[in-house]
Amino acid sequence: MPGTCVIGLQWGDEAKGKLVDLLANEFELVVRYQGGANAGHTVVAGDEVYKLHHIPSGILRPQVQNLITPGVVINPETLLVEIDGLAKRGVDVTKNLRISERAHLVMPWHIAEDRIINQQHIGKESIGTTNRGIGPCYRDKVGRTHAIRAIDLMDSGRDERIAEVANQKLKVLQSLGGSAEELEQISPGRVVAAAAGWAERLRPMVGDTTYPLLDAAEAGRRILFEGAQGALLDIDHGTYPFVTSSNSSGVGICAGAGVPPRWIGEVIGVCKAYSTRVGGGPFPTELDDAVGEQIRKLGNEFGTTTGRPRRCGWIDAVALRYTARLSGVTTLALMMMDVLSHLDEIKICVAYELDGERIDRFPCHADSLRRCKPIYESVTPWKQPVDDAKTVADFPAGAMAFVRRIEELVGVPVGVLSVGPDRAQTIFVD
Ligand code: 2SA
Ligand code: MG
Repeated sequence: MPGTCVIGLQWGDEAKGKLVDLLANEFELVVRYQGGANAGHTVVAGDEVYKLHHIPSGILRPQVQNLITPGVVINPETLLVEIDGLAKRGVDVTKNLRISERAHLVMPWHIAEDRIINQQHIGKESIGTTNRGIGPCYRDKVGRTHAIRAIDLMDSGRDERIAEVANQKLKVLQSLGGSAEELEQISPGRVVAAAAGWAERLRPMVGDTTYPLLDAAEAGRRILFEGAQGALLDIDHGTYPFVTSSNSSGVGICAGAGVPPRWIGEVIGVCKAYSTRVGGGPFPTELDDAVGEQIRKLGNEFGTTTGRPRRCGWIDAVALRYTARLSGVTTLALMMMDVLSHLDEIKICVAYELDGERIDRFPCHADSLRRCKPIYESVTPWKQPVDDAKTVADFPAGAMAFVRRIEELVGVPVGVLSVGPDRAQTIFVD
């Protein structure tokens, strides 16, 4: 089967980038298929650390073809900064990066709308978006009338089209109370000029990705699909409305990439040995105490994209079983195991209590999830470092007991254990 996927099973930041980077050598194509600059994937090569937002993690390997497919929303400005950053360090992306002409563009008005919407609350809580214009861009994509796609940049009617949309968006933003600076940034003249610059620079990379991807799959070439965010942020299946605006669980691969299910074989579900979440929304196992603080420090749980401190809590097997099944996970990658080595107590959430009843299903309504009280099982803390472990034989018995219990609860074998940020700190379990 040509296709392997890496999917986050929690609320993002599961260290998918590390895994994709480790695996990229074995693949001929690496595909980003949803999300946009709300992703921040960290790739380490030698002493160099690269932060990628749109560009697939295979970009550092010249033999790998990297595709940004129709389901991604692209901020051209940010993408060009990313491309220039790589070029400065000797990575020329023009040869092995291809951007779908079908992909939608995050325009300056989307960023302004996102900022304004982000200040609004759903009940007591705001979504706490990354302010990258993701929601407004996907909304315009689905709405159809105000969308701009990569192909529109290359079209002879570009300037007219952009000026028309900009004029309408000006009115919208005025009525929403956009700042003078925001209104200036979306003035038609300014955006039309910027778009001409984007078009010129991106033209060599923009084209069809669907036929090349189908050709590759049908020829049995090895393809890695790189998910962004996590399955609990999936627009249809996550903790709605506290989610992102794309299908970030495994079910989003086919639509976003343009590939039928028959070409997808292995699905690697990535999760941390605990849970984190940034932004608003229910989080049953959240630890609002010293242990949560300890996990945040030990795991350096601050956002790559926005630098926000992440909310931390115990691992949630109810949520993981749901997202692993939904995403068709065949192997689990359990990350940040080293963090648990330092803790005096370790818990796994095995079920919830909702209104006096024990449930083992993930509820649909955010308010129900908010009322869920986690039912925990305690694991004996092992209090021994695992950072230098090379095989499972080097793992303390307590740590292995934790791993086996997670496998049992989630219903998927653990194939990868990560014990630190370095590539070498990864154990492949047979
Ligand atoms: P948005 O900006 O509309 O997508 O925000 C909606 C909610 O989704 C959350 N969100 C994220 N949470 C964690 N990590 C994110 N990105 C990772 C990063 C990358 C990854 O490291 O930055 O894991 O692929 C991410 N993106 C969106 C956000 O906090 C809101 O709750
Ligand atoms: Mg991240």
